[in-house]
Amino acid sequence: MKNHMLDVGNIIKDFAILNKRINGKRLVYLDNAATSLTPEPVLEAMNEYYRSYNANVHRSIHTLGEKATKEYVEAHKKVADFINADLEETIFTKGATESLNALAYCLMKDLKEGDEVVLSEMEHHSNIVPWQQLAKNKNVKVKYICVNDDYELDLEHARELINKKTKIVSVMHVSNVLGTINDVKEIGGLAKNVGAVFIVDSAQGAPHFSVDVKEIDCDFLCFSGHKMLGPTGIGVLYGKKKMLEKLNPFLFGGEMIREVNFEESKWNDLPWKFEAGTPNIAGGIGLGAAVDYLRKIGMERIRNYEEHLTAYAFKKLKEAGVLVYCAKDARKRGGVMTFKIDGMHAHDVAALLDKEGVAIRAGHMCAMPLVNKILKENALCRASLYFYNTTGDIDTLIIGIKKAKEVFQIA
Ligand code: C6P
Repeated sequence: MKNHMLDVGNIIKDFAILNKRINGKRLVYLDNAATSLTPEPVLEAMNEYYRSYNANVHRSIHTLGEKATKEYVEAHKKVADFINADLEETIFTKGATESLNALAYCLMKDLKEGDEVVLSEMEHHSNIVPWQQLAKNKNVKVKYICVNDDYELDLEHARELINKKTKIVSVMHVSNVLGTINDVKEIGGLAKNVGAVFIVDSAQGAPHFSVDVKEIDCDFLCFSGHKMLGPTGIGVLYGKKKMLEKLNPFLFGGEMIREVNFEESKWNDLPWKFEAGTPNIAGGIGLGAAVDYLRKIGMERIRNYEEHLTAYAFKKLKEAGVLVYCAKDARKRGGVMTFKIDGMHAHDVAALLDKEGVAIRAGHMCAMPLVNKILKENALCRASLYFYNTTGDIDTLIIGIKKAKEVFQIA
């Protein structure tokens, strides 16, 4: 029997925002795939930086500068450890979007006409648009692994698509629409067989379960701090050391250099070679504190609890007659429930739920090709969970859905 018990009653006390009343109702925050809430220890770590040791990093030879540098480097170590990487392999960026753009930009020079990049039909715009730009620049083809009828990636199709022409394979770990947890190891194996670079967008994975880059054996992995209790404007680009050593930086300026003269420059050691300019110091320290918070609870316990909560949510949504787009196999599902209510626009559902204090997302979820072309919908509703949600939150969601249906006189 899995231990899915978390002391959520106590955890909730760390999230002051959950005491807020929205339209006179208790806030039920079910928009965690968009961004997670931020607990007090993370806020405190960032405040502490500004209050007690506000200084630039890697340059100032004074007490505050040394303390700031120590904490900023320590944050990198915590994040590296969190994904079983080394410090040298862990670059801080603005977020998953910047990490993926940086990769498309840096890898572009190695591609030539006729090469192929393989993505999947369920990708977020952040893992489509940068590759489309690269394709235009280099006359390269972008191909997409199909989503099958079970809302999973069609691995047979992946086997057909990934061939000697494939130079890059970039897929999401967990779908932000379908909640499907993809078999990235399997897809990575296909990429490796043909010598292609393998990239994982773990924006919806790393916050929710233990991610081990060595186990996945990916070349690069990207995620955002703000979806895992950290602040906005900070994220991660992991790269295997041997890959990062080969790559040219994507930003040039202070801190990423070892030596500059009027003719040319030499790059700094990893990971600083990829962190030009004054970084988001407070954000990095906040992300380190977020990792501490998650590890204190334990990623396995978080996953077990979310699995239990997701199963409860699916049962309740089904009982309420709500159509959910999700992987058929419950073990392959993260805590993302994208649904539609026939006869109601998704924006109306979200607005009526907001009146009940329930925050969900409605629209195309930044995955227009999937939502419009594959699911053939203009807009959908999405409730997404994190470990501070409860079965009570799901019950409130269901009551809200029933009330919304009454407003629109839907049986
Ligand atoms: N998805 C959602 O509501 P940024 O914006 O850089 O932090 O993350 C981009 C991103 C990349 N990949 C996946 C799988 C994502 O889900 C996201 C962000 C949010 O679904 C905001 S659009």
